[in-house]
Amino acid sequence: MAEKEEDVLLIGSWASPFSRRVEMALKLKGVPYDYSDEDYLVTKSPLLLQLNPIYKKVPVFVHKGKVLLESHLILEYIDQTWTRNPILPQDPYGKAMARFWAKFVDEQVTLIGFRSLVKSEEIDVAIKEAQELITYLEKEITGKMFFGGETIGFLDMVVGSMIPFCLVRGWEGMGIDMIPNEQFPELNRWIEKIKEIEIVRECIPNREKNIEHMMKIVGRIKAASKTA
Ligand SMILES: N[C@@H](CCC(=O)N[C@@H](CS)C(=O)NCC(=O)O)C(=O)O
Repeated sequence: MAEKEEDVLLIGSWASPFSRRVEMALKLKGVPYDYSDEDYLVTKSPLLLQLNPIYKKVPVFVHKGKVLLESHLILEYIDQTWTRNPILPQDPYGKAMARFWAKFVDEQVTLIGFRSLVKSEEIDVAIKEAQELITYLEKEITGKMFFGGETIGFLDMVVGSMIPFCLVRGWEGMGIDMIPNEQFPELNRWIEKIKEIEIVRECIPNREKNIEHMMKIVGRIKAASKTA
């Protein structure tokens, strides 16, 4: 249970990269929190619907009665509220670029590399398009230990929760080797590196269960595209 003086509740889902990254930040900062898991593909709790009536999505973060939505904003709030172990760069340019790449991953890579790819009838073309985007991340991580520099930061949490521990599981389920070592050596090195970090390891969903979950999402995207 969270200590009363922190009074933090996270409503998340074991399979959601958006809530996993929030847990990574809370663990890195050593903030105790209560957690409520949503099986959002099946149902949504009255509390989730009450606290996020606009999007009806996880994560929902509640600190001392204040409700925050949207994982990037939640991460920034956590960073500014518990200032130990900073996760965002301190300089304005570094901070802006971390936000830029985080948006790129959550919006572009997810759209082109997953939603469009699942619907595509030309899978090889779709894979190539996704890999073109991932090449930007390969360049970004080259010469750095982590996206955040010497230590894990905001962008590592966003990319880490989304690519290796979410999209890769979906690609695996579809039989696609999207980020082969020969083509993306730096990204693969970084993936191995973050897997060694305890607060990341604690937040990695079970692989088999996650592949199964991602394949349910694949099924939903395909079904929706047929009725569209
Ligand atoms: N932009 C949001 C995305 C959150 C999101 O898409 N959450 C998914 C889980 S991975 C969800 O709750 N989906 C429920 C639904 O779509 O009905 C964030 O960064 O927090």
